[in-house]
Amino acid sequence: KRRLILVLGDQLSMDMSALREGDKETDVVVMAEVADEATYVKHHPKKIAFLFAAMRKFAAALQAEGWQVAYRRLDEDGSDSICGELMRRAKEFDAHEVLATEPGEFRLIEALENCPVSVCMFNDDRFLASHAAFADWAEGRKSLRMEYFYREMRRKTGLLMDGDDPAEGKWNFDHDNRKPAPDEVTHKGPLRFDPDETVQEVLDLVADRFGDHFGSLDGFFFASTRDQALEAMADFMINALPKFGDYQDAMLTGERWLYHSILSPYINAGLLNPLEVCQAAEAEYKAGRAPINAVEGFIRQIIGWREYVRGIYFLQGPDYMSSNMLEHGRNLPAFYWGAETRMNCVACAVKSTQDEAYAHHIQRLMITGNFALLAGVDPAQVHEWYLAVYADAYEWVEAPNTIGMSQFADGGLLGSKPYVSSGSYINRMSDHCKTCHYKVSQKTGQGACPFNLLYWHFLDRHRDRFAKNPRMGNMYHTWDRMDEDHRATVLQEADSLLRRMDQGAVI
Ligand code: FAD
Ligand code: DLZ
Ligand code: SF4
Repeated sequence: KRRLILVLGDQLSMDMSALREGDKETDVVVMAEVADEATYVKHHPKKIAFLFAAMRKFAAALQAEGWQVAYRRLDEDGSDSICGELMRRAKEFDAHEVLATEPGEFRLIEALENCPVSVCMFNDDRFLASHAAFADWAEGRKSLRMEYFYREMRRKTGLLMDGDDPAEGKWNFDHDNRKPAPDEVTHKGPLRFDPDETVQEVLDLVADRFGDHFGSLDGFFFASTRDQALEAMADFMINALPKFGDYQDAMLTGERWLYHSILSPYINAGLLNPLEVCQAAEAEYKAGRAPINAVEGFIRQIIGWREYVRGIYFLQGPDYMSSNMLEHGRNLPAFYWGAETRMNCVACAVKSTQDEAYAHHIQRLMITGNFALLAGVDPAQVHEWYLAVYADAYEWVEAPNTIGMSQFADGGLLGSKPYVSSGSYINRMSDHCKTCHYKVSQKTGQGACPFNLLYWHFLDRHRDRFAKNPRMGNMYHTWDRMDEDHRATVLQEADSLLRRMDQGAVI
């Protein structure tokens, strides 16, 4: 009996569980470019173009492997939704069952469960930890510290292990990392791929259909096949990995990539397998070409953070996305969507986002995330922004990073204290303040850095929640020791800044 096999845009791996369950002789693979997936948030045009191009080429690769593929291009007749496409194809091929690998988002899981054709879902075993394994690990723990989960993943994979012990005697080499921005960046950024005919066709289609979405299509360079993604990975391993650890948290005006890998779009879409990426990094360490602090830090992001946030997403369930523990309700300022701001650090992070559908982790966490948290922006709006604007964004990974790690809206499931900072942290880790309209050293008055004002405003308005936090006591101590008039001025100026921002003034 003929069945359909669903392959979604972020399931572009030959060994997806649903494909393994299928039969090349009788079953039909269904892939579809659909308006609903491209617009449930207004995704960055580069993200849509990347996925459509990679989907088209993956469909061809499946055919070359002997699969029958029913592919729907957006400009062909068809349905707007994945379920609609499945129903259409079920009728066309007289199929009564769909095999699917579980999607990475509750919205789509629910849509498949409610679809009139019967859908049989299999685990997505591209991940190291199944939902059940993560739930087992979390069971009965007072706090879900990533570090302990990560150690289990090291043991499980054998990555950087020396028998039962971690390589070089330590699990975590972060104290060697986090150096401020270097004077010169020797890496020229990720490997770029000129658009071929397929990519150009997709770029034209996306420009035509989604030209109103935030973000530019200019200079599109993403890999769109597994072979290209492997080339990009190899290039990173040689040219950037050795310095990845040192400058992981640095920021430089005009240097968008630093020593980051820009592999997340490829890993998340299925072009690269996370374990193979880690093994490639480990090989660089074993060959003596990359130091332990770089390789351990890199591997931790993937088998640690990446697996851990997915575990949190599925453990918490769909209500997680409406968490708002700090009761923040401000609208997301227009400068997140490219309107003018005089804050150089924010302008740089947003411009990179707009141009490339990319900003590196510390820009996401300590610039745009930090500002939204300090300003008290509604976490649901912050979540929607992060889900829309990055080429690597899918809810399973984006939501715990945004709602949890960045906005503390879940009350601290992922971290024991909120990631907030004044301008001095940004000044230490970047060169942004040197050319900023604001003065980072100035605490109040004309030209005072907004991060300085809002930092104390945040602490002051959340005193009840955070003053007793052992990791934050020092900050309250510093605040309390300040002159009373000064404190009143800070709060008043922060209020005025927020009011002006809400009214649409350029800040
Ligand atoms: P590198 O710095 O080179 O890191 C290597 C790899 O580690 C990445 O490719 C990625 O696969 C993994 N990784 C690193 N940090 C994380 C993390 N915190 N969570 C999960 N994986 C991680 N990452 C996404 O993949 N999709 C998202 O939608 C996403 N949204 C984020 C939202 C916020 C508010 C924050 C603070 C972080 C978010 N991240 C997200 C995590 C991280 O910023 C990106 O994974 C990283 O910037 C991707 O760029 P890269 O490939 O150059 O990473
Ligand atoms: C993100 C995305 C986009 C923009 N378009 C499609 C699409 O047209 N067809 C498709 O199958 N998948 C697409 N995706 C990826 C899905 O949104 C993704 O599978 C879910 O969000 C679950 O992670
Ligand atoms: Fe950002 Fe303040 Fe520095 Fe300007 S002075 S770049 S706003 S931290």
